[in-house]
Amino acid sequence: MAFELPPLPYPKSALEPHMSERTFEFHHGRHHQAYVTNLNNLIKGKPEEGLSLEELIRSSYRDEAKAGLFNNAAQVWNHSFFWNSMKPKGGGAPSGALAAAIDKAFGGLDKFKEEFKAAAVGQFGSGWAWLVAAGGALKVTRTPNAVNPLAQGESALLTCDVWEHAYYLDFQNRRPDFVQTFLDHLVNWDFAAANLTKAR
Ligand code: MN3
Repeated sequence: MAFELPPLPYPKSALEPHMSERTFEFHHGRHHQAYVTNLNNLIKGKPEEGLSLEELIRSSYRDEAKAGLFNNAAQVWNHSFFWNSMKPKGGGAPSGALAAAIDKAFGGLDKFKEEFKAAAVGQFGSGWAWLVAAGGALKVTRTPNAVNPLAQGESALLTCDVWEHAYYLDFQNRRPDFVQTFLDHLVNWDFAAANLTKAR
C-alpha cells in the first residue's frame, strides 16, 4: 500500500513567528511530500511494498543496494517525528520522569540545551540532532543525512532537522539561532515524555 504524507499536527502558521507558514509550505508540502513520492516509486511492485515504514528503515540501513530506499523511508519518518517534536507555545521545561532523566544525564536542562545545540550546530552539512534513550539513559546524538536512531537501534525522544532547507527561509545561514529558537520556543516536551514512556 502506498504511503501518504501525514498531515501536520498543527496549522501551517501555528509556529509563527519562530517558524513561518512559508517554511512549512516548502518543508512539509514539497520536501516531505517528495520523500513520500520517491519512496512509493521505489517500492512499487517490489517485495518491500508490504513492509511498514519502520521495517523498511531497519531492513535497508547500511545496504548499499538499498541506499535510495533507506534515505527516502528514513526521511519520511524523520520529518513526521520532527513536526511532532514541536508545538505552538512550545519550549519551557520538561516535568516528571523526563525532567529527572535529563537532570541525571546532563546535569540540568541548561546543560542539555548546550549539548543539543552543540550537536546540531556541529553536524557538518545535512543531518539531524536527537535526544535519545539508549541503554537505560538519555544522550544527545547527531546523524548525517537521513540516518536516525531507529536504524541504529536506539529510541528517539526528540529531533531537530538541521538540513539547510529547515531554516533557510526564516534564519538564512544562522543555524545556531534556529536551534536556539527550537529549544526555547518550539520544543514539545510532552511528545518527548511520551516517547520516553514507550522506550521504557
Ligand atoms: Mn527537512
